[in-house]
Amino acid sequence: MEAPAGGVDDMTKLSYLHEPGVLENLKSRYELNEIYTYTGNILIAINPFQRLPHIYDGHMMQQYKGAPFGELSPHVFAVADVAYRAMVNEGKSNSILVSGESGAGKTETTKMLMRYLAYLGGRAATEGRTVEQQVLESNPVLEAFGNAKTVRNNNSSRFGKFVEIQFDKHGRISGAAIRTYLLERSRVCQVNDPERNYHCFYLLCAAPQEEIEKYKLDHPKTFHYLNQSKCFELVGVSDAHDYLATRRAMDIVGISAKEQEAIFRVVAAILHLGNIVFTKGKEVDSSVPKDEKAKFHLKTTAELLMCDAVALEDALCKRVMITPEEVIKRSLDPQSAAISRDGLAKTIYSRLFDWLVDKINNSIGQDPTSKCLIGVLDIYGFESFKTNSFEQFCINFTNEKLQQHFNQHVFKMEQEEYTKEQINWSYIEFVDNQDVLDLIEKKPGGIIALLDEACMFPKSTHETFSNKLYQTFKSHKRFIKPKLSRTDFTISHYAGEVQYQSDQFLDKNKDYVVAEHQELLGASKCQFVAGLFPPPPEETSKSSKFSSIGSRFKLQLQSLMETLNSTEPHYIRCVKPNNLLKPAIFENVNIMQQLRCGGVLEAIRISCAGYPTRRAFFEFINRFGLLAPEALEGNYDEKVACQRIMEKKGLKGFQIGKTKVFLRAGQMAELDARRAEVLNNAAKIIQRRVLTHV
Ligand code: AOV
Ligand code: MG
Repeated sequence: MEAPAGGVDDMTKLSYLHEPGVLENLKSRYELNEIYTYTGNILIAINPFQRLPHIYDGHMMQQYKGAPFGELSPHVFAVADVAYRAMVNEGKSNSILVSGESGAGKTETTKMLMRYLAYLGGRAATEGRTVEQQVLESNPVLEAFGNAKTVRNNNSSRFGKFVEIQFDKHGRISGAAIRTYLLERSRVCQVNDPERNYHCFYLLCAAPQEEIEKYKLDHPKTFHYLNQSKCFELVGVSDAHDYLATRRAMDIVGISAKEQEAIFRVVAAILHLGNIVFTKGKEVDSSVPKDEKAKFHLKTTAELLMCDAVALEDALCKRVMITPEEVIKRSLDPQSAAISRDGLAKTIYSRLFDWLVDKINNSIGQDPTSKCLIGVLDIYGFESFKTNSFEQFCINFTNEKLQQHFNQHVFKMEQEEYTKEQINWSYIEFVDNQDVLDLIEKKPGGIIALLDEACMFPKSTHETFSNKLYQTFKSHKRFIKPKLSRTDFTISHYAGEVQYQSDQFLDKNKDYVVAEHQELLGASKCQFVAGLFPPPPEETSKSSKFSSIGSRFKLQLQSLMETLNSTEPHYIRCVKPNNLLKPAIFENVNIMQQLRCGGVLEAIRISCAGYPTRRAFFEFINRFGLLAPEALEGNYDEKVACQRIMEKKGLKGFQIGKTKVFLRAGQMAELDARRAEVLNNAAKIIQRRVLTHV
């Protein structure tokens, strides 16, 4: 049998459940611009790569508000609506997890979810800025500073984000908290062609003339941090327009004009900093700014950061060595000075980004009395480039974690529940990725632990680190030593193999700020800049623990998982239909691979074979007892009563467990409809009686 023309809106309705059938269904829907399809409770979203008319407008939001799930066409709004109703009715926190590879549409989907939640939980237009407006406008601000063009996505998120929207007891938005995860720092000073640096740099270069003059800016091609790639402009994007839009969004989230001036002054300073080129100085192994141009940029950087120019030069070109006898200043050679400069740029930028997140959180405000929240997770998607470094390692680690959460929820928990309730059930196999997670994060002995170890030994190099990995994971199923390399390593991720280059792993894992840089900017005459460099906490003797980016990130992820585990999750799986980022191209093999990796096919199988709704006996009887009052006469047995209610209504295929009734897909809706009928008739009878009395 053929699937109906135009496809079915829920894959669990497909008559034949095999890969070609699933793919064909998605394809015929995509051709009609039906980008959303359900798989039971999971929403699959295929990136349209074009603005589809009306699908996110106010009228649409109105329609989805309160509509029973599954009644209207599949949509992100429907998922948000379910989460919101569940939160309001059951007083339980919910979360919506959006996943998919880079460019699949996670960030766009997240923004639609947030818009819809703001619509549901917003107040009638009041004076001034509302919490929900601030929540929405935090997006363009964070995107300007945390997104960039990559080869996979013109607006790729280079940080992870978990937005917790808090609601009061009336279901109105009362606060929000934004948590961010590991911004890609290396991009600030190293950009591969044809990618771009963070958007904010280009926005600022397209600012009104007055600002260009004030910050002594020029075309992006004149700045080393931007001209390593030949891509300066994005098709369909006006940096000048986006600059003004970002400033307006900053107004709304509560960043003052003075703060905005300081923020962009710092952004400009980073551009000038990157242009300070060094050459050999008079002494051996020393360095000085190369020429008049370099001196100009040094002077400008110092002016913009409001610090002393000589001190800046010293902080870049010299290191203080403290020996038991004396304190000496050692010079750095030009190459080391350039590394020092780039380190400073990365530190300033990441502190600036953290400042923005803190500021937004403070200005939106938290509601300490809120008991329910809806969390929306938008993390960087799985990445595999030609060269993959520590950043890709962390990004893909995150995706493994999320994949496991999905597996656990959809498969493990489901099946454990069936086993616990002792209902007949044949176990469905799924690909467990616990072994990849062990490889990465196991303590002791995982890759992160070995990396930390390597970072603590002064003599380690990336060669010794790689060798240690090769020895330790010689026979690990998920670890491969590539034949043609002596320092690369490959991990067999749930979404495919990725070959990592280990050469910068040690450096990128070390979490420290050069003391000279700290001192220089902590003393800035600009309060804002000095505020980015608060004095470091006093080292508590020698016991102070070594801190690494990898370990810290691992802890952050752990805490995220704990938060997620305390919520009722909803999943949206974004799919990227082609690598050309163009509309109307549906690449079968590519899409199949994403569905396979994401566990979508198993999820379809489990939903079809399984029992998506379940109710404790007493709950079930409370709700549906009126469908078979005779079953509840006298001293009845709950289990038998449930069975009789179901049988009376002619329902088949359900199961009665030890404490719960397990319903097949659609049966709950059927029962609800019958119940509504009964209630309706009863109401009519009462009405008639009332009328005859009059
Ligand atoms: P991502 O968040 O999943 O990638 P985005 O949400 O940034 O991907 O989507 C990439 C691009 O696809 C967007 O810039 C839009 O041009 C387009 N797009 C996505 N969803 C839609 C939609 N519903 N309607 C119209 N266009 C859409 V990454 O952040 O790289 O993993 O780290
Ligand atoms: Mg994104």
